[in-house]
Formats: sequence, structure tokens, C-alpha cells
Amino acid sequence: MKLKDKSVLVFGAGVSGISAARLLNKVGALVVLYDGKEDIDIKTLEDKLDISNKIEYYFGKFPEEILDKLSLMILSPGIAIDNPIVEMVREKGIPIWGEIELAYRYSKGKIIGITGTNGKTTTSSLVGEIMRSYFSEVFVVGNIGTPYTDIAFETTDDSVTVIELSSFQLETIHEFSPDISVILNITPDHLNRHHTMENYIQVKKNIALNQDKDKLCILNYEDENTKKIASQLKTRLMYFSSEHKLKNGLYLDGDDIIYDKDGTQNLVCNVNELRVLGKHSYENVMAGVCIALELGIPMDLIYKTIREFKAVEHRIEYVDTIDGVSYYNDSKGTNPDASIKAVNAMKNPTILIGGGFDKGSSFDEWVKSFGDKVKCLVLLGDTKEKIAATARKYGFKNIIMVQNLREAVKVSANKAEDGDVVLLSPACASWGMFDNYEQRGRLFKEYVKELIKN
Ligand code: UMA
Repeated sequence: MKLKDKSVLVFGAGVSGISAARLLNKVGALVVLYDGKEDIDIKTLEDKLDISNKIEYYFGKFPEEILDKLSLMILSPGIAIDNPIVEMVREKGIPIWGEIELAYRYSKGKIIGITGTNGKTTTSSLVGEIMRSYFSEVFVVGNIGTPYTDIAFETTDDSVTVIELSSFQLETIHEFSPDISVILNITPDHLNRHHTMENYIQVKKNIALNQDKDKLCILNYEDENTKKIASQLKTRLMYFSSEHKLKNGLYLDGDDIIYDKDGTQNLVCNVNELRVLGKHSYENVMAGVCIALELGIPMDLIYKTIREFKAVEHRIEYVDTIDGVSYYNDSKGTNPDASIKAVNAMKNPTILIGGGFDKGSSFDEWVKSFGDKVKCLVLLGDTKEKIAATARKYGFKNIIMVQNLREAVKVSANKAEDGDVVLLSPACASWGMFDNYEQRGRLFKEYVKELIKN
């Protein structure tokens, strides 16, 4: 679709919307920017947009009279596709693209798309590092923070773009087709938005749906949901496994990561050489190595990069040890499955800080994973009553309710004994109490440091 002189509605004035508006402006589209928030400061917004062409703005109530002139809508990922305004646009027959689809139409070079319920930020960062060791033009964008539209015009035939893709972003792609896609795992998350697990799986599948035989999709052999998807894809498949020896794939054999190529086993590394912890981390590494091998990156370069790679901020991140108590920040544990991984990675009695925004998750599996390790649960946010009820159902009674994160850190420090761990791994999104999980993690670290001063 040629967008020059066409009116394009950008719904959402967050980072994706602003970046999409900039790209649209460059291609000569007439941008109409709308956000449901009424109190947006135009001066700050214009500074961020940094474009000279005229843009129409609307905030608060949606101006239905603009619908007739629109040729396209670019939808921000945080806005649900069954939002009433989106429904209205759809009824008018106006195409709806996400910011990823828009960027894709203007991009060049190799594209790697990475999704999964958990591990996608870590894997995207790792893959970015491996790519940088071999290629000179590498971009790492998407859900990780920098919108894809920000760099679309900088891509060239020689560049490699690694895109972290959330289910929200995958709902609004149409032609998007990465050269290599990865689905790390699919466990319940964002069910308030996608309503059913079936819908959530379908949306994740979108990442590989447009790939044909000359492309590649990498899947987790141990994940029932990713395996289910396999039969519905046209593209070539490659698997990684933490449990089974695979032919023409990567697998964990004891502490070794092995690459099998046509029946010949090649040692990639021993997991004790890595700086990341836990089976889920080894799965991320295996997925990253699959991508690197597909692109012909020499094994010695891959080996060097995976050995040097450290955990990303907010993902089982060690903060400090104060009075014999170790503090870990896993603010990125925004769903039960991610948090289970963090709990499993702890080696000592743990005081667990959890709770936050209600995404409709069930907390049964999370509570069941506590075993004898979690000695106390400190709860905050909208979900605190729901989690407490689930915990009591399984006979877990040592629960403390708090009002905010600072209080959670103080209460945990008082409860903890020498040798214990205090783990922030909320199993819930941060929305409502914090801007995002990064802010929640940074504040946690600040409050831990305050313990030293007091
Ligand atoms: N808005 C409305 N109406 C609504 C909802 C939102 O007008 O019904 C407006 C808000 O007032 C706000 C804007 O939309 O001004 C926000 O848009 P957005 O929520 O899509 O957020 P962005 O700032 O554009 O950031 C998005 C991703 N956010 C979400 O998916 C919620 C960021 O992922 C991503 O880094 C960024 O694009 C760049 O690609 C964050 C995230 O929380 C990290 N992702 C979820 C996750 O990881 O679990 C999916």
C-alpha cells in the first residue's frame, strides 16, 4: 500500500505510536494521532515526535467524524483488538496494522523474530550479541524497548534485525515474515487480553505463519504448545530440547549442550561455563545457537559470546547481600511460569515478594512450586487476595499483606534470617502500581540499598 498523501490513524501515543508517526511522516502520509488519555502534554509529545510536518492530534473522546478519510490504522500493542474504537475502524473496512507490520514494509536485510511467553528478552539480547560478533550492522528491537519503526529506514541488504515480539504485537501482523522465527515456549499469560489459551497459542503461531520452505522456525521440543503448532506450519523446522537427544537439533545431555548434525554430535559448551543459571536459560542459549548456526556463524565465535553473556537486568538479577540475606530482583517475572523458574533457581530458604496487576492468571502451579523452599509470601497489588486464597488452598499460611513495594522490602528484611534469600518475582504485571516492570525492578533495588543506610 502506498501511503503518500493518505490519512493514517495512529492509535496510542506511547513509544510505538510516536515512532510509527515518525515513519509515516517520512513516507509522506498524513498522520492523525489519537490517544485515549486526555491530559497529554502537546509540547512534550511534539519534542518526542520531532517532525516538522503537520500532524492532527485528538485526545480523550474519539472523533468519529475522521473515520471516513482514513486509509489505514496503526494500532499500538497495548490496545486490545476488541477495543470499541478498533471495532469501529474495522467495521468501516479500514485495514489495521501493528507497528511491526508497518516497519516490515520498509525494512531490508535479514530478520530474526523471537517470541515465547518467557525468555524472549534474554534470548533477543543474546542473539544480538552473537550477531554483533559476526555482522557489522545489527539491530535489536521490538518488545525489548526500541520500536522496530525507529530503525526500519536504517536497515540495509547486509543488516540483521533481531525483533523481540510479544503476543500483542503478533496480533496485528499480516505479511510480516522473518527469515528465522523462534517460539521459545507457550504457557498461560495475558489471558485477560486474549481470553482463551487457544487464542493465545494462535497469536503466537502468527510469527511463523507467513514463512515458506526457504525460511526456518525454531521450536522447543519439550513444550506441548509449540509442538502442536509445528504441524500447521509450511516452513522448515528445527528443534532444541532440554530432555531428549535430537537428530539435527540442539539438546542438553547432562551438563553439555550438543549440536547434532546428520547424526554427528558436536559439543557446543558445558553449561557450567555459562554465566546464566537454570534449565530455562540453557533453552534460551540453545535457541540462540540454532539461529547462529543457521546463519553460518563459526562455532568458536558462538562459543565465545555465549560464555560471556550475563543475565539481563530484572531477570533473576543478584542485587546485594545484607546481614547474610541475599536479595534478587526478578521483576521480569510477570507471569506465574516465569516466576516458577526464578523460584526453582533459588538455592536457599526464600521470602518471596509477589502480586500486582491481574491478567487473569491462575496461581495454582506457582504456589505448588514453592515446596519447602518458600518460607514466607509477601503480597501486594490487585492480585494479593486472589494469590493468598490460592496459597491457603494448598495449606500455605505464612502470608503477609503489604501496601507497597517499599513496605514489602522492609517486612521481608525483618522476616529474613542469616542465609535466606529475598526474591522479588511477582508472577504479575507491574501495571497500575508502576509504569513498567523496569521501574518496579529499579525501585526494588533502591529499597534494598536503603536497608544498608538504615
Ligand atoms: N492507550 C489508549 N487506549 C487504550 C490503551 C492504551 O489510548 O485502551 C494509550 C495510552 O494512553 C498510552 C499508549 O496507548 O499513551 C501506550 O501504548 P502501548 O501500551 O502500546 O505502549 P508503548 O509505549 O507503545 O510500548 C509498546 C509495548 N507496550 C505494551 O505492549 C503494553 C512495550 O512493551 C514495547 O517495549 C514498546 O511498545 C516498543 O515496541 C512493554 C510491555 O509491557 C515492555 N510488553 C508486554 C510484556 O512484555 O509482557 C507485552
